[in-house]
Amino acid sequence: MDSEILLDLQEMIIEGDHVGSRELVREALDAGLDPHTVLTQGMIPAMDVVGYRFQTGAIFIPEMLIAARAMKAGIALLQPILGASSAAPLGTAVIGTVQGDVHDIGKNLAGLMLEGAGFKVVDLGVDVRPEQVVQTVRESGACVIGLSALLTTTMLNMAGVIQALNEADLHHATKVLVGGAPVTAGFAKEIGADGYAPDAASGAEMARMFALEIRAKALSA
Ligand code: B1M
Repeated sequence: MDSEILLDLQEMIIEGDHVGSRELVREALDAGLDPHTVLTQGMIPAMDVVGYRFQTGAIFIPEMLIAARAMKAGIALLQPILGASSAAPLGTAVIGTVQGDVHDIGKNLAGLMLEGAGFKVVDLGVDVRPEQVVQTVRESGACVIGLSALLTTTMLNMAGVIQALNEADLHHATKVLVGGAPVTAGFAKEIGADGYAPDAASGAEMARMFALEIRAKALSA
């Protein structure tokens, strides 16, 4: 029964039915399914199918956009649950999808999980330039930056953000986490990021550790 709902939900997202997607997320939650299970087993795999169909020429950009809308409609229902935080504020996290890239579903999920972990999140949106990150970190005193990239071309722009933070002498006070489908731990190391998150939940956990580390250092200084 549970797996049937999750399979139906995948189908709704693949077909781009945003009304059906919302209804099935509601049904899954009413049936007592764990919101993380709904997300990771019912929704994210649907986007992999959509990506595969696009890659093989079975669908085109409009269908990808419609599927993304159905995904977002479902996530909107999960938002109050995933983003709910019982923890004391840990600090500020700045997030954004790097320059040249408009994919925002993974970045939005990362933001939700960071909120759930107790961060105040400043979301710079998509197509974010390095200077925007630098300015926001300066203004907000953020202790964590979460960067997202979905294209093999734009992931290279993550290095530009780190370079800009180094030049502004801000990297010592803030940790940079990178994520997104083409990003790897090796790539993160290569560009001087402080961490790589394969998914939004582990990103939030890593960010929490970083924030506590920074707080402990400040207390002992
Ligand atoms: Co695009 N697209 N797309 N697309 N798109 C991909 C990424 C692609 C793999 C599809 C494919 O060919 N199989 C391919 C990239 C190929 C490559 O570079 N190797 C691709 C392409 C080619 C393109 C265009 C170039 C197509 C064109 O115009 N010819 C174009 C580029 C536009 C641009 O950005 N300049 C384009 C456009 C689009 C749409 C606008 C139509 C739409 C995006 C809508 C939106 O986001 N609002 C779209 C979509 C929907 C996809 C796919 C199908 C789905 C992406 C997604 O949302 N995945 C995608 C195929 C795929 O990924 N399987 C594809 C679900 C999401 C939850 O996963 O973002 O990886 P993800 O996030 C994960 C983790 O990576 C991690 O957490 C999440 C899970 O918990 N994570 C973080 C991500 N960011 C993090 C940050 C953190 C922590 C964790 O910080 C702390």
